[in-house]
Amino acid sequence: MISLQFITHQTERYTYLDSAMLALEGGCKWIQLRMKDASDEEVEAVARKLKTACREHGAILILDDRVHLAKKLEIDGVHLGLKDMPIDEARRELGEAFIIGGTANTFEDAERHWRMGADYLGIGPFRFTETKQNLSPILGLEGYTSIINRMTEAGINLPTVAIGGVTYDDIPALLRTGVRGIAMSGAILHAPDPVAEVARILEAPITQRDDEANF
Ligand code: TZP
Ligand code: MG
Repeated sequence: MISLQFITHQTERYTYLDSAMLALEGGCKWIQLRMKDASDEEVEAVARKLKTACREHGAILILDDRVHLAKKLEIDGVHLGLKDMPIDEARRELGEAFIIGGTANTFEDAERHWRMGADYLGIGPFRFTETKQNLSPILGLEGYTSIINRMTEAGINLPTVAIGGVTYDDIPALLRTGVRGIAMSGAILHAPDPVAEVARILEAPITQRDDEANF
């Protein structure tokens, strides 16, 4: 099964919580609660409900940024962007039991996060996306190949997910670069049937690179 992190988003049809519930219904086992412009109070209200739902579905819940809220609510982990708290500081705050992921746009980002003790990396953006403002430079397939190869050369063994404008059809080529999984939002929420789309993605053929890029 494909390793899929669903990133919550709000659309004309769905609230943040709805979006996560659709992903869970489709079988996704890894949700990132991302409510970029919301207040901590708004995030907390959604996070409390989603924590229960994730437990019921056997899914992991991580929070975008907001380390202190993740700690207070005893959520499984956090995802830290390039402008968020450094990974080592979050680790001191949260301890070893929390999952800490970091965003990487370059090999240098990946190396820094690894050195600071990240548990996984979200590498992107793959292509332009309207889901996130202030995007870093687009990586394309070449960008992934280059970052993953340099990670392998440097002995950096961390799970990676590709993020940013990823669609179902991109999955085989992305996995062939050596990236281990994918993070998606818009392509799922804009599908006619998001629950079915999640199920389809999870069952997509695994075309993982079969060499030293996969430790
Ligand atoms: N970080 C980089 S791209 C992105 C985030 C949170 C948005 C991913 O959503 P989509 O809709 O799959 O492009
Ligand atoms: Mg962030």
